Amino acid sequence: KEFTVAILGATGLVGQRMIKQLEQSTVPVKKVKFLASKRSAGKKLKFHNQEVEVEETKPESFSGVDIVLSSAGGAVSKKFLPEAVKRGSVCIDNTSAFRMDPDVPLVVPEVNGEEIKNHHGIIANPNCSTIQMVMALKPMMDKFGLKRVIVSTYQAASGAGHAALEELFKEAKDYMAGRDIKEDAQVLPTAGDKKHYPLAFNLLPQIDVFEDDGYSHEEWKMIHETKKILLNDMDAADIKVTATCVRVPVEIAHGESVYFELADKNATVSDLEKVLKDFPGVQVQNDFRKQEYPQPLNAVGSNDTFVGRIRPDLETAGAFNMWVVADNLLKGAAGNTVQIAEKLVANDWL
Ligand code: A2P
Ligand code: 11C
Repeated sequence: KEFTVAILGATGLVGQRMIKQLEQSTVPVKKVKFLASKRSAGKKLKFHNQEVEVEETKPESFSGVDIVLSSAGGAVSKKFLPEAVKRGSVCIDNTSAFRMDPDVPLVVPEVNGEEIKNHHGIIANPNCSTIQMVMALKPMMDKFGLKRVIVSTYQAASGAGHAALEELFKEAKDYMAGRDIKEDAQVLPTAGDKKHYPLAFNLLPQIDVFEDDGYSHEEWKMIHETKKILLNDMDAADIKVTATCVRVPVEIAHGESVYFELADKNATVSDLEKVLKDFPGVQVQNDFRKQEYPQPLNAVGSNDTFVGRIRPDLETAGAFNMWVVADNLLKGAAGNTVQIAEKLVANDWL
C-alpha cells in the first residue's frame, strides 16, 4: 500500500526537514502535498528531485490525504487538523495544540510508541526539549526507578522558528560591527509577548509566554509533557519535575543539564551508561578524562540523542547529573514526527 502525505508548514524550518526525513523514510509515498500560507502559494520545493508546487492551506486541501505531518504553529493546527480528520487523514502534529488532549497520544516512538494505536485521528509530537530529555530518562527509569528531575535547558534559536534565527544572525553581525543592538529585537524571546530582547552575546531566561505562577509555558511543557509521556498522566505525582528554560545564542541543537534521583540508591555511572547504550536512538559520549561530551555543533544533522557528563551527586545517594544534547529540528521535531509515521504505517494503525 502507498500513501498520500501532506506536509503542513512545508516551507518552515521544521517542514523542510520533514520533507528530507520523509524522502529517507520507510513510509511508501504515492504522492506528497506541500501546504503553507497564502504567501508561499506557487513556490516550488523538491521531493526526490521532482518539483512540487506549494499550495495555500484550505480545508479541501486534505481530501484524499492519508497522513498529515504538521508544523505550522498551534493556531494553524487547531484550525485545519479537525478538517483533515473529518476527511479521513491521520495527523501527526508537531505543535502544542492537542498535546494535552486525553484523546491524543503524545509520542516518542522509542519511549511510548505503543500509544500510537490509541489515536483518534491526531497524534502529537512532543516539544523538542521534552523529547530529548525523556529519551535519556526512560531507560534509567525502567531499570532503576525515577523519583525526581530538575532540568535547566540551553535552547537554540531555531526552536523559535525562521524569523528568530534571522534576527540572531543580524544582531551578531551588528554587534561585531560595533553597533548597539539593545533596541533592535522584534521576535525573541517570543513573538507572543510585548517586549523583545537581543539574543546575540546574551541569554534569555524566557521561552514562550509566562503562566500566572511565574513559570514560562516552555517550562510548563517540560513538566507536564514529561509526565504524560513517561507515566501517561500529565499531572502524575510519582515523578517530581521542575524546569528552567533558557534561550542561548546557538543556531541548532538544544542542551540540557539534568539532575535526577533514582529509586535504586545503588546504581553506578557504569550501570547508567550500559542501559543508555542499549537504548535505541541514544548515544553515550561520557569520558571526561578525554574531554568527551555532547555538543550542539556535533549533534546537528543526527536523529540521535547524545548523553554525557554523567556523574553522581556528591551528597545524595541515587542522584546524578547529566548533559543531554539533540538536534531540536530533527529528533526534537521532524525526525520524531516521521518516526511516528513509520510506526503507524508499519503496524497498520491508520
Ligand atoms: P509560510 O512560509 O507560507 O509563511 P517557521 O516555524 O520556520 O517560521 O515556519 C512556519 C511554517 O508555518 C511555514 O511553512 C509557514 O508558511 C507556515 N504557516 C504560517 N502561517 C500559516 C497559515 N495560516 N496557514 C498555513 N501555513 C502557515
Ligand atoms: C523552542 N521548544 O525551542 C520550542 C519550540 O511546543 O513544539 C517548539 C515549540 C513546541 O522555542
